[in-house]
Amino acid sequence: MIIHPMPKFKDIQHNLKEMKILANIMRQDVITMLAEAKSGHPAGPLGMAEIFVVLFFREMHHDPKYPLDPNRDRFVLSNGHIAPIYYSALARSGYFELEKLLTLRKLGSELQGHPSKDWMPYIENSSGPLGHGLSIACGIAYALRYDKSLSRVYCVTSDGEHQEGSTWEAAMLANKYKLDNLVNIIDRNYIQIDGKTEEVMPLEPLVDKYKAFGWHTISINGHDLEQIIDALEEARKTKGRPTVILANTVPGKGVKFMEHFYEWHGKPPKKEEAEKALEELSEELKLLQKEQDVIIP
Ligand SMILES: Cc1ncc(C[n+]2csc(CCOP(=O)(O)OP(=O)(O)O)c2C)c(N)n1
Repeated sequence: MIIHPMPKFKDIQHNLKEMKILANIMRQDVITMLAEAKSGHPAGPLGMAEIFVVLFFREMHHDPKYPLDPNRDRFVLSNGHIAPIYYSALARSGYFELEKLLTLRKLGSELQGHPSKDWMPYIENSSGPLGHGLSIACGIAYALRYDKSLSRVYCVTSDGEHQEGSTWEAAMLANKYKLDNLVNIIDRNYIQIDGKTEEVMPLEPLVDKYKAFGWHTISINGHDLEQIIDALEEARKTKGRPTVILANTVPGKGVKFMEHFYEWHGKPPKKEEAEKALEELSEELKLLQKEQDVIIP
């Protein structure tokens, strides 16, 4: 299987059509990586493509040539099993060569099944055990503020992690210290490993819970690039409290036979399934390439 070369984008930071094209290509990366690895999680990564595009190609200040720049924004992935979309965003931003994506989950590969700082010293945290990321992000945000840094902290969490008390302890602390340099983006896809969240352990009303914890709350369609961009801007302008962006996403987005099925939480596509998924995404890519450019400020 092959990885798409990186298209020569004119100005991806401001061009919605280019962002959509990249989200599609990153979805194709996810399928290809999992099919090669014969293991891994498709649903979460496919659902988060647009959010990773906006974070890594528009919102966050980061430089793969100087990954530990003290002035960088910090990205904390809490739900480490969505690593494939993270690795795709890192590779396509220039942190490592695209070919390396094909080594996901292979013995000795930097691209472990879940992100590991031992293998990738330039990422902020290791993850895999769920429910830790928001606490780590709070600690980083607190320290940055102590240092009078202007850097911001972007934490991605899953809805399943909100069934863990540790996530709520962090939410409480972020409010106490008024961590307005912190934004928590929740992948609200309503599924987890063995069922629908509302059947396994109901989370609703999730937004009201965050409101009660003192956070500024924003709900969006997590596939609408303009809504993602606007929400992140609103978070930047919010002072005196942390912001949570509840991103409603479709698990498995872009591959019809995976969409909304929790069974695709952690099951890789077989060869024929991967071919079918890539065919569907390639068709979408052709249509996207015909779309007009939409330039935003
Ligand atoms: C502390 C901990 N408990 C259990 C697991 C096993 N596990 C891995 S993913 C997962 C489901 C979590 O739900 P969510 O993150 O919402 O899944 P997704 O939306 O990506 O399908 C579980 C229970 C884990 N990684 N860490």
